[in-house]
Amino acid sequence: MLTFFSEDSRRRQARSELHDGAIVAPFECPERIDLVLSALRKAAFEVRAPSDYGLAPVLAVHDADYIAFLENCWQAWQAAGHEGEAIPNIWPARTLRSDKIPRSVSGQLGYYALAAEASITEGTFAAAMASKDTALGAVDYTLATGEPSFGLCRPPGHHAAYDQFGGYCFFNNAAIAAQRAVSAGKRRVAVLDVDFHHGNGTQHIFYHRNDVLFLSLHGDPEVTFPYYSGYADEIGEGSGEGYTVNYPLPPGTSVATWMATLEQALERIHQAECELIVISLGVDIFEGDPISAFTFQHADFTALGKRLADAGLPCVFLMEGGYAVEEIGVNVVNVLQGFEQGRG
Ligand code: SS9
Ligand code: ZN
Repeated sequence: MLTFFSEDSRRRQARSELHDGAIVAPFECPERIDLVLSALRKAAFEVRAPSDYGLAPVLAVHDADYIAFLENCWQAWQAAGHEGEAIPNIWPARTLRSDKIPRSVSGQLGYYALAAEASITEGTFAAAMASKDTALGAVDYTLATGEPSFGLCRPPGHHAAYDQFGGYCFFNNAAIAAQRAVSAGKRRVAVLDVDFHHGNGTQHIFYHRNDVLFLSLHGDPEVTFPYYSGYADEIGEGSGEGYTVNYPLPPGTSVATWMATLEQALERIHQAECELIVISLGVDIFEGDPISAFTFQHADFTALGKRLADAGLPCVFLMEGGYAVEEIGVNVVNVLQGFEQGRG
């Protein structure tokens, strides 16, 4: 399987994450990339650099003012005299106005944020650009050849909504790739999100559409980030009704139950006659993940890859979460190798 990666993904070098009442080193760190890359190379996967696709494919799924904010935020934050990284600390919460976009960068940060983990830093926009190029390189390759691909996207994307960042995500790489496939003529594309956390951003972007079927298996939002999205009764709206499918699962869910739930998702993908699957591949479903609560072992990732190959559709794997850094490489490679074994 051909894989894609852009070195500029390293340009996000955040120092701060608000976690457990303290500022800690971010879980979403550049070392994640190194370990996936070295596992890919060890397993003899070719890693290709994507071309520069510019902003047009980003603006196809995101708000232009939001993207301009991301591009200018660091400079504005510095110009305002702040010392540390740009982290929101107030939002247009339920009792405040959400129809005003403040002129102050501090106010804008809250307006465009849905969570406070993901600080904005000097290289964040450049890394987000690299990450979507990686996704686009992968999807273009699969569209051209019908062969599977993997995009080592960093930062991840599935929490990024039409005009909001959070949960370490800025541009929604999976949505950008799915839109690319639809624009290239695919009549319906599935985005299958297997990350431990609900892909609220992808859901939000396609909520009213039926040309992209969004399905997500994730920790129950009653007890899991992002808390305010991912319930089973979120099924899409208008012509999108029935084209969002959520499978919230309790912390500690067994792999057997998870895999049985995957069967339901794959059944829905076939029923909806999807022509391509974009897999939001979060390996934070690993038992040892420090911020998640599913129970995958290394070998279970191989089985997951095999099962996805059995679905018989062109697949584009895009990296999302995975914070057990030492094990992230083996878990990702196991999915990809399982997929290749499954294709026979
Ligand atoms: C840890 C709590 C969870 C956000 C997790 C985002 C995962 C992206 N500080 N915070 S895949
Ligand atoms: Zn996650």
